[in-house]
Amino acid sequence: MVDIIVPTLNESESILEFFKTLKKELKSTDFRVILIDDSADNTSKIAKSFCKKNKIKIKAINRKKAKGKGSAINRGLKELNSEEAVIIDADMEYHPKYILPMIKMLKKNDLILSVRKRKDPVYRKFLGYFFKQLVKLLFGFNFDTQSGLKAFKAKSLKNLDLKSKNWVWDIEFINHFFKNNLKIGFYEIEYNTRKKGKSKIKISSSCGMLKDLIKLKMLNFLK
Ligand SMILES: Nc1nc2c(ncn2[C@@H]2O[C@H](COP(=O)(O)OP(=O)(O)OP(=O)(O)O)[C@@H](O)[C@H]2O)c(=O)[nH]1
Ligand SMILES: [Mg+2]
Repeated sequence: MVDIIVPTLNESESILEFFKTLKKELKSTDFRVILIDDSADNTSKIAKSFCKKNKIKIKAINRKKAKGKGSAINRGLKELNSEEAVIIDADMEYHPKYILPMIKMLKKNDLILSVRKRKDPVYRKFLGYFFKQLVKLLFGFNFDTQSGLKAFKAKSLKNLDLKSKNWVWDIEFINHFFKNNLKIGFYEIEYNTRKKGKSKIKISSSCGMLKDLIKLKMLNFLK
C-alpha cells in the first residue's frame, strides 16, 4: 500500500478534480489518502464524500485553523502505515500521473524529488531565484527543493523530528536524507500554475521564510 499525504487549506475549488484524477491515475494501486485539512471551507467534506462514494481509503484529520503546510505534513507523517509514501499538493499544480513512476524509482532510492519545469509569474520567479540562491549558500542544495510532490520510503524517517512548520519544511526534510546518507533521486515533471483557488503564499511570507531559513541553519550548526 502507498500512503498519500495531502495538506489542504481552502481548496474546495480544486479538491474534486484532484481526487478524480488521483483515482484515475492510481486505479490499479492499493493506496490510502491522509488528508490534513486546516480549511474554513468544505474541502474536507467534499473529499470524504468522494472517497466514500468511490471506495477510496481516507484518513482525514481536521484541524481548527491554518498552522502551516509543514506543520500539516508533520501531522500526516504520524499517520503513516505503509512502506512507501507520497506528499502532494491538492491544487492540481502537480499531476497525479507522476506518482507511480516516482514510486517505482524508490526501488533504488530513499527519496524522490520532483523537479519542476517552472512557469511562474515574474514576481514568483524573482522570489524563487532569491530563495534558491540562499538555500544553495546555506545548505549547498542546488536543485528544486520546494516542489510539492515528493515520494519516500517510510523507513528512512527513523528518528525524524522536524521543527519547521511553514515553507522551509522542505529544506529540513531533505536535509534529514542528506545527513543520514540516504539516497536521493530526481524526477523531472511538467508543472501547471494554480488555476483555481487562492495561493497561500504572500509576498510578505518571504520575510518569514528568510528568518526560518537562517534559524534552521543555526539549529543544524548546534546539533
Ligand atoms: N493543512 C494545511 N495545508 C496548507 C497550508 N498552507 C498551504 N497548504 C496546502 O499546501 C499546498 C501548497 O500550498 P499553495 O498555496 O498551493 O502553495 P504554492 O503551490 O507554493 O503556491 P501557488 O503557486 O499559489 O499554488 C496546497 O495543497 C495548500 O492547500 C496550511 O496552513 N495548512
Ligand atoms: Mg500551489
